Amino acid sequence: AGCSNSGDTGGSEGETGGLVGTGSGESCVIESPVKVGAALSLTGGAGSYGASQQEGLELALAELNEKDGVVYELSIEDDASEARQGISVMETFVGNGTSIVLGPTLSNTAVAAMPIANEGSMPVMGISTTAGGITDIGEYVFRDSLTEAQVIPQTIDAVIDEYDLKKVVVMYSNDDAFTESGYEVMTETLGESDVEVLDTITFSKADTDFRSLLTAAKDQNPDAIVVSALIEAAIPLVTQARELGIDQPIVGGNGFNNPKLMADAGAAAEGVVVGAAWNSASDNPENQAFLAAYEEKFGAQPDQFAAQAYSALYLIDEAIRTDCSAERSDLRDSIAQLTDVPTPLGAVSINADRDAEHPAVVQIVKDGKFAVLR
Ligand code: 1QQ
Repeated sequence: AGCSNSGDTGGSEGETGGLVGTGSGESCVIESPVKVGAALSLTGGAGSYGASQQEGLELALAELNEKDGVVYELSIEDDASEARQGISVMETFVGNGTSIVLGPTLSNTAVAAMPIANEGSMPVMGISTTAGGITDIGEYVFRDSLTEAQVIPQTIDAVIDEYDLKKVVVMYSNDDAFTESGYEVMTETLGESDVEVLDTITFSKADTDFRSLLTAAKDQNPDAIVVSALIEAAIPLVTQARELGIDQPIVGGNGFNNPKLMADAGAAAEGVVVGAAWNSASDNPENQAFLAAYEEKFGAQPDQFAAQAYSALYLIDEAIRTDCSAERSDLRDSIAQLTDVPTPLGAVSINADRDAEHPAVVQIVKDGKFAVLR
């Protein structure tokens, strides 16, 4: 598609709703406001992730609307951490001319709701979904969140090196798309590294009392406990592990990338190792600007989920300006070609699977904060 309202480049305003503009890049001008939707878990078990995502989006929105040529209208809807609500939110966005939707927050909701977007030929971009297979849903499905498969192997390799890991116990909730996917990557990586899995212990994402499971884990005398869990389970699990005298490293997946872990588990969180898609300490200029602007606007430090949300809106702006079109199929094509876009996450590219490529980092909780382990 082209960058003009006339001729063969995308049709008249009537056909495009004014979403095909003129010019390109910084000089792109699109007449109509561009509707961006977000399906976020603002309530329910994943509400703490959604709160960060909302702030990241609001900051990016304010900054991008300062630029000339394209005006964004952001509509954030609560998916309530539930698949059914996610489907309903997605149906609304497909029906109301939204150019692209960010979210849903959880992979478990995304696998149910993203097919609605794909069937409606509306681009959708995961900003925190890390389960395998999400972008296989179809051509309109993207994400800027690294997958468990992109982050866990180097995390486990780092722990093997740092702690001379020989044998572990694996624990995971077996009723969630993300925690199950993370578990698969964890066991695969441990197997490839010849680390013995002494025991695999399952639980439900709604569980809060892990004492008997942790006692069983402790009895195996592991060198570490490797956990795939969402934050609501991770907090009591880590807290109770330390209460029971488990001093070994606890290694978590993306669900642990949440400052609520340190806020609620306190000293018990010290030494927890987590693979992450964002290095808060990165000195790249986009990250430094993001940290300062976030602190200024919210009086707090951002987390990975805020950084991924913020970056997603910048990726979308870059894609829209490439072809100067926010028309759904044009935007889909432009996102598919994004390469080395500078963001707080580093230089982000979208690969042939419509997943994101950018650096990952291994973190350890130290003095109540995530610090870089490697
Ligand atoms: C997923 C996740 C969660 C931890 C996101 C908030 O990674 O559901 O895919």
